[in-house]
Amino acid sequence: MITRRDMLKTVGLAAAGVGSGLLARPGWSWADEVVTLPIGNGERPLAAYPGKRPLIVLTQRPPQLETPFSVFDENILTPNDAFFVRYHLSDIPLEIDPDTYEIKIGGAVDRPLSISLAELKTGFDPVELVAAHQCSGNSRGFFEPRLAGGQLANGAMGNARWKGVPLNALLERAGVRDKAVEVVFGGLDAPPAPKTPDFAKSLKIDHARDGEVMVAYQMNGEDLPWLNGFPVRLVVPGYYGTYWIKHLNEITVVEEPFENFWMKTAYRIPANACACTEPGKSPTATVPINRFDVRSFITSVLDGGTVAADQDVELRGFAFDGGYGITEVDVSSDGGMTWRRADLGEDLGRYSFRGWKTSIRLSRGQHTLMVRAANRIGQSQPAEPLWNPSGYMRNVIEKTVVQAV
Ligand SMILES: Nc1nc2c(c(=O)[nH]1)N[C@H]1C(S)=C(S)[C@@H](COP(=O)(O)O)O[C@H]1N2
Ligand SMILES: [Mo]
Repeated sequence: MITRRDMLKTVGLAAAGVGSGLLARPGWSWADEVVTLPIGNGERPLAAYPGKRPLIVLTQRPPQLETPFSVFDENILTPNDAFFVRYHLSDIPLEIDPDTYEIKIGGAVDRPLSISLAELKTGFDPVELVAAHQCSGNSRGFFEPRLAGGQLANGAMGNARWKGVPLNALLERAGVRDKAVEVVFGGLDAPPAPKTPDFAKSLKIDHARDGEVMVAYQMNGEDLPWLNGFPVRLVVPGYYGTYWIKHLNEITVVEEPFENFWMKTAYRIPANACACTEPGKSPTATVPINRFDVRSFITSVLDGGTVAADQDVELRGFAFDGGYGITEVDVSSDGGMTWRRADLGEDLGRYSFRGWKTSIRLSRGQHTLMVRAANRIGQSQPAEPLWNPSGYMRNVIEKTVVQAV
């Protein structure tokens, strides 16, 4: 018997009113409000998609939504309804039946198999991990000189508690052959035109089997939001979001390096220690983007904001890195001349955002606040922004100009 609840789950996003309608409405008349991001041409509509509170719309088709920065001051875990959304291909899945959903595991394995969603949830030991997620192009809109690509401010990142099954457990069940070099991941979304390359990504075999890469079906204790990959996505702790395949339904073990457009041409960074080039210059050699660099933010006051003068004010924020773990956060209230150590918040694991706080006292007038973090292996943040032609991995020490009044 098909219950009404099943029906709703099956038709998913279409029933929830997104369908092609919301995805293709002209103009901004559908927006709840318009916000201005602190970047050039930063006016953006704010709109609520199914399962989401009003978020900053970068594109409607496919939906690309940025988290308003104020959300990061609410909680060290980013709420599901505020979590950013990024897709490449316009044909995102609008109907998914969780009862018939299957993940196929094939290629260079001894036992090709299909795993249903129910089996994923009950047939394996689940694991949980708090991990930051971030798009490679987060903060691209701040790059100077400007460059092509989604003009994002700092809202294409988030932190969540993921629950699922280690990818390695699925690979073991299928039996990886000795000659395997990589594992390729595909999702339900398909290219709108045959010449658009389908979105798929690969990981090196040892990485895929490290026991941490996860096939996740829950985020912060709930089903994944539709737009964040319902019902299953890959979680690649410490790695940029491009590898975190949503609506994951194909896992293929391969014996040759996988070289589609998304691995060989897109999502590559200069092959040098800073992952940077002289502004305007192309790199001579590139490698696939991989681990997050170190970032830190002030969340309790925004650039251009005000704080009370001549009294102790709590300054808060968070930091994260590619998985070594944040060990130090320093704050400056004089534009970087002097620094002092902030107190770190609860340790939710080395892949998580790490909260920090400190108390400052400012005299009446304008002040430049700065925050910088370092991780366990001594990686920190540059004082001047690094540049690369794709606008990836921005991690300059952030400056927050405030008025003490
Ligand atoms: N199926 C699918 N998975 C995908 C993508 C996509 O276009 N399709 N984009 C990737 C990129 S580049 C990012 S940054 C993250 C965004 O995840 P989110 O939308 O849950 O925030 O999903 C990744 N996984
Ligand atoms: Mo991304």
